[in-house]
Amino acid sequence: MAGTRTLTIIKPDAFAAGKTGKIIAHLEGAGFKLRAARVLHLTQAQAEAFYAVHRERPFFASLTRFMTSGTCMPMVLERPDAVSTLRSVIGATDPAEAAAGTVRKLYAESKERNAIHASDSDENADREAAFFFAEADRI
Ligand code: FUP
Repeated sequence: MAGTRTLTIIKPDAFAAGKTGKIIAHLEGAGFKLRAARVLHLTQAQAEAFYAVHRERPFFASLTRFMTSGTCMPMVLERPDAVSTLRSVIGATDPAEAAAGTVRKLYAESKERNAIHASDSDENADREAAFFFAEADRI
């Protein structure tokens, strides 16, 4: 059965633009409950560790520079079928390709400055939640 938790990050572009409240309201409107949240500024080492899977990709340096450029907000979200539901709620990586009404279509600036992250599997949701939150904050 698909899991009930996923990890999201409101990225520095959306946080700096004051879109945090609107995005959280959008996620709650899609049935997600907030289970954990932090407000933080990633270090270069943290951003590189979080996106380690993309280390060999041409956009890695630019992506980690962007993710360390300002405050972001990781959150653990809960609802049935959390991972696939959140992926459809946020939309395609590139807002130009994202469906109408998705978070990225509404709030993202570009494929890189795309407002929000969402885990892409239950395994990665567990790993990414553990990256930002202590076990006691995830239960
Ligand atoms: P997504 O799962 O939609 O967040 O997208 P990916 O895991 O493929 O990529 C992770 C992040 O890398 C994206 F959110 C934005 C960035 N990225 C780029 O900047 N350029 C690309 O061509 C692809 C991804």
